[in-house]
Amino acid sequence: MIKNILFGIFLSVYSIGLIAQPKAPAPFGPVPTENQMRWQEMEYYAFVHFSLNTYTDQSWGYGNEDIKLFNPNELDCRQWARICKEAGMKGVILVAKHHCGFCFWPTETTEYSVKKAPWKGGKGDVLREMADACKEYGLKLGIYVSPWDRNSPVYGKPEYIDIFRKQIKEVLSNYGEIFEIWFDGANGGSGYYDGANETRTIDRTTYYDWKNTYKMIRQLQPNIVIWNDGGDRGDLRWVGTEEGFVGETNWSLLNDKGEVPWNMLHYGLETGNSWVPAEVNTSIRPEWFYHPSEDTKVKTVPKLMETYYNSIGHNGSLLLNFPIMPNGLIHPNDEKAALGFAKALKESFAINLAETSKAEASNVRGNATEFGAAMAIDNSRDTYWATDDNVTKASLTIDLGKPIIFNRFLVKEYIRLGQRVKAFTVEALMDGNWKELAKATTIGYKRILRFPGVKATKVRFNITDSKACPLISNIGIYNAPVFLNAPTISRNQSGEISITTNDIGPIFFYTLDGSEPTTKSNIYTGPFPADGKVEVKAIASDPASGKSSPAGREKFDISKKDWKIIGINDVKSSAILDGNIATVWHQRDNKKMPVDLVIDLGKNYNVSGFKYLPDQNKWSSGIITNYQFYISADNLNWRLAEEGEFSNIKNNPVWQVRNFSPVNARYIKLLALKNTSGDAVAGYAEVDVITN
Ligand code: FUL
Repeated sequence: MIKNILFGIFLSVYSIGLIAQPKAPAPFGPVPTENQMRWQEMEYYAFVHFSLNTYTDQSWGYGNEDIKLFNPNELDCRQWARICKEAGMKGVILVAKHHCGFCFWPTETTEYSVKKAPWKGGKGDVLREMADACKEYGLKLGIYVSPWDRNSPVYGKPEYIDIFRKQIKEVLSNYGEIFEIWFDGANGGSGYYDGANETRTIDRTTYYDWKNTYKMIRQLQPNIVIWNDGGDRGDLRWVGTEEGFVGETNWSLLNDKGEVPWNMLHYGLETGNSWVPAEVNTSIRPEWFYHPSEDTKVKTVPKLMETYYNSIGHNGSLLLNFPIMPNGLIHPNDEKAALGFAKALKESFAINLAETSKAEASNVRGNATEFGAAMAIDNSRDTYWATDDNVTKASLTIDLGKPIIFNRFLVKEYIRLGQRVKAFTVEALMDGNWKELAKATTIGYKRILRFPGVKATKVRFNITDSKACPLISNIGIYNAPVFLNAPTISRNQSGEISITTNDIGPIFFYTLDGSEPTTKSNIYTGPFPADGKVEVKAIASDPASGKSSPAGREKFDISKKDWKIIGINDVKSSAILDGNIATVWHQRDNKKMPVDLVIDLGKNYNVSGFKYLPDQNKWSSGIITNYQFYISADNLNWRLAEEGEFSNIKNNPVWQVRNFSPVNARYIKLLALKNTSGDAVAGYAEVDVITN
């Protein structure tokens, strides 16, 4: 009898145990495909921009560049691959065809390719060499094929779609596995078009018939992800800027149909019905293609670290571009920056303080070990801490065992089952009191928070809002070294130099003679006069650690003291000459283009070029895309010195620099012929000249 009772108790405990066995959480909302997962885990990979316009110092080729220009004497894809590998990247996306239409592989679709170039006697194939180098260095290969083709005679007509598709087919059939294909959004516009020299407009939503192209792509490369800015929804999305950051709130979701305005590109769409994660594309220099004038403008290690936190640290991937020099190599400055960045990353995330600690959670799904707090600090991407289904607010406390200094908090969701967390905070236990260190919104695949270093014994991660029970795959706590940013140097119209930074607390040292600044150089105590041609170099130095930033540098041309804007009565127009890139002035009264801006330089100079900086808010109107630049000795007789387009100025609103043969002149006129918004507004953050 007793035996039977005991057996009965055993049975019921056993079956309760069975019932209580927690079920794994169900997916919530859209989830990534295997291809998107594989891509997301790559995190960091390279872009390579190289084409005929590398030889003409342009951002976009017009389509009429001479094929004979392509004869790089040192082209070495193995150098590119080695640098990418040493930089910690997982793949390379090669621009196989840019907007000029020149193909880097011996395509059957056009004569405008390496087949007709002097390089390797027309037997060369850059894409093949890149594919081989990627294989050798264990990197994945991606391909950029521009939909817009400024060389093709049939661009804009239905026949072009067959050609374009054939090109895609060639590159996806003959070069092994391709992890990503990239279709840029720049579409239609002016071009050579085999001598037509005209503007061709297309409807980007229908012209390319993406549906059928996608079908073909997926048949040819089942493991690929498609990036497409415009047209049908791809697997990945642009983030609305080429400056290297995505929103702090970043949902990996969009709707599968409909327009995607800037805020959706940048922040994703919380209620989106499709998984479309963010790829942050940016160049290691201001521009995508190589320009010798940018050799000193390569992003510094602190700037690249900033980019890392604002891309990968914001639930995005990072696609970092190397422009290739005319000789076919990556410039040593770019290599140095990329490897320095890799080293800084390694140092920053060398020791995960959470891994050796203990974790406890306010709620654990069915109290089961397999969903316990420990799963969030086990460094495995396959396990996660989960709460019960109805719990959307929960905390996880990490006990560091003793007071430890840290300044970074990293957290990852188990996104295979959807992105869930909407808000969270991080607190630290210091001297017996909890103090909030940071407050944030979404997490996604990876989120990294930065805060000033603190010494604490415990860290508490509070999920304060979540769409469904949160699933936290990993947490990391780090003490990253501080990397000071190169200071910003500016000069106002009266010739006063200011040196500034976003970092807190450093002091500045500077030189005016072109030499590299050290902590023994002039100390900066406030704005100082340095008018006329001068090169200012400055470092920021942290007195506590003794560490210094890379040098910031700025070359200033002639004095602007006596410059006058002619024929404009608005005092606010002084923003054009004030040396402050954040202030802008717009001419709005004109009914139609062209719109001119005339400046009196005060006396005669040998003018050999000009510089234009557009409004840094690229969504405002008045960003000039097509221009003529005139010079005059008397403000009556004008001579055209230069004309052309500011290619890609909307996506990448950097200084536009144009050089020409020197002319003696006192007056300059920048004539705006067209802008990005198709109206008659002309906007200027800064205008400057280059003199001999
Ligand atoms: C842009 C293009 O127009 C640029 O030239 C560059 O290729 C960049 C990656 O995408 O929008």
